[in-house]
Amino acid sequence: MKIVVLTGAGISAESGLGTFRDVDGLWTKYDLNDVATPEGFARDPALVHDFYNARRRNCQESGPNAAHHALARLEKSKAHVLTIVTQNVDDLHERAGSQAVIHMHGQLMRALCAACGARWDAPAVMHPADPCPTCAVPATRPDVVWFGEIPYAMDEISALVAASDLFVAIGTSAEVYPAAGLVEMAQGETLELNLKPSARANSFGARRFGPATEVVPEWVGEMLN
Ligand code: BV8
Repeated sequence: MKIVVLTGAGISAESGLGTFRDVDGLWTKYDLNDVATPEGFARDPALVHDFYNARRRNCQESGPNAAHHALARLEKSKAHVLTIVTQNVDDLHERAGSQAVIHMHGQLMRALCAACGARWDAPAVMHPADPCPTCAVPATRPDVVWFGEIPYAMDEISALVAASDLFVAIGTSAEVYPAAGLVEMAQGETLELNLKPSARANSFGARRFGPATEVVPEWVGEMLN
């Protein structure tokens, strides 16, 4: 089967990376308008770099959990054709061994030059005055998609979801579009694996609730048998 798995912050929660909308989530500590919009970056680039420097450090100090490893196992088994579309900017899927991963909201470990569009591996700590390694203009930013910006690879993602036999959403509140709307494009079966029903739970043919480190390995085990 062709399977597309959409992951959100919930799959990385048990790795110690904050989610956004849970109790003590990131958006309860920071105003997303200050740290996850182009306007916020223009207003106070140092605050935005501090926000992403802290998340980059947290990500480097954490590691993939049983849910990430289960998805890597499913891909490696070649029992099905699996593509992971992730809203997450962490690199935990890759560190678990997954290869077919599309980061629709960019990557914490990548940097982007707002002046010339160059991309490179982000240093651990970024500062507003850092010159772009290509054009030398101090216009460097994390290579992540902020609110009001267009997510990456949407054409490829839409085609993959439309052609999938099974679309699975894991650990996402389905509050952010266009990611939350992908389930509408699925022509095959749909399954939600989450701690609790998401905003789009009723759009899925099946739903299972529990921590990702329990429900994802259980589901992968069924797909491999
Ligand atoms: C777009 C990257 C146009 C950075 C993120 C006004 C102006 C402009 C746009 C808009 C507007 N009004 C609305 C919009 C659209 C906007 C939007 O949806 N806003 C929301 C707030 C209403 N979207 C955009 O702006 C997008 N761009 O629309 O461009 C366009 C689109 C298509 C084509 C052409 C043009 C861009 C959105 C991307 C923003 N960037 N992240 C960063 O990470 O800092 S968003 C960020 O939050 C994540 O990437 C993710 O996508 C999003 C949602 O987070 P989740 O992953 O779902 O996490 P959350 O905390 O919400 O939920 C966690 C879930 O896990 C919960 O359900 C919980 O129960 C569960 N969970 C917790 N623990 C566990 C668990 N599950 C399992 N196990 C556990 N242990």
